[in-house]
Amino acid sequence: MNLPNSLEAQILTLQQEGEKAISSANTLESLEELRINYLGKKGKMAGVLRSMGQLSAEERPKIGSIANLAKETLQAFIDRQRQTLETNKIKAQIESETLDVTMPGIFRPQGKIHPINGMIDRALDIFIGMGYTVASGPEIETDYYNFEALNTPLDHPARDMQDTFYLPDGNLLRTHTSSVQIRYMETEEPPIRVVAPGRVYRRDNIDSTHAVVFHQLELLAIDEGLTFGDLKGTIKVFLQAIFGDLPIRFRASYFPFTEPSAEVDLQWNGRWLEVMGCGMVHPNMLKAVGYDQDIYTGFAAGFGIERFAMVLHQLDDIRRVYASDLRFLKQF
Ligand code: 2U9
Repeated sequence: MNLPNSLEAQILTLQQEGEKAISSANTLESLEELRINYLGKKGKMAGVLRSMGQLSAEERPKIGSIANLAKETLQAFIDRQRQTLETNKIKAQIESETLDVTMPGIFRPQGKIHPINGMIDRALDIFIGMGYTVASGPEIETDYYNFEALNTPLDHPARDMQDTFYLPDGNLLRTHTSSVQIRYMETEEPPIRVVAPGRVYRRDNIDSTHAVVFHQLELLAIDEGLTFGDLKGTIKVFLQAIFGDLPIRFRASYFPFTEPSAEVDLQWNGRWLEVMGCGMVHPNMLKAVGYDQDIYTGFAAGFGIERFAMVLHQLDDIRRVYASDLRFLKQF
């Protein structure tokens, strides 16, 4: 066997095999494995060169330089492949992390205040300006707070007009926010100036002006020496702030919780339009919460938010404000 020749062949074969493997390495980790495998101290090339000890003194430098050339070539292959893989890695990273500032943004439509809430906000602003506090209470009420405490006992005819939804436990969905004022009076002492906006319920036949769920705002003032004149002045200031300086009139009416009671009409486009109810707080109401009727008097008023919104925005059907139709809502 010709040892130098066979050693030279082994070196060249190993070099070719290594070149091929290195060129097809597709990760930096596998490339490093190949380097250790071929050029490491315990690698394939070192293994082949171990038999160089058997060579003659003349042959050794010749095979030595062939081996060095093979190692340098493999190292050059490794360096080039490493460069390629590193460049590819950076390219992929740039591609995945690039922010395209010319791309159209994510469209977030801007919401608006619903016409009902807008109406409530406007009314509250005016009453807060007159020194009133805003109060709220439960929509599920007891018979006591919705009717009894408001001078409307079980056999009272006014119950017919305020039929509502009853729960199995005997509670009901409130028919007005007046129960909020009763609760407020129970915890506060006069002088009282309070407004209660909120959702109320009635058993009603739905049409363009009636809904089974609607919104009300009621106000209540209790103090020493309040008169019907104070009530008229308060309502006039409020209606003028909302509708402008239009004629208003008070028409005698009836509510169980006020005495005397009145409807308030507004002259709107040449026609008298009923817009509110009001009156002096019935003494039974003061009694129900333990206020001294000889010292205190009070006035109260209430109106339907939807009705105000319909008049102001010239709406033809109350159901539009509950329909969530963007074509309608976008107009406000
Ligand atoms: C207490 C004492 C008195 C509240 C009042 C009205 C008149 C009234 C209706 C108008 C149309 C509601 O939306 S509507 O159906 N309201 O006419 N409300 S006086 O009187 C009270 C409330 C609480 C303790």
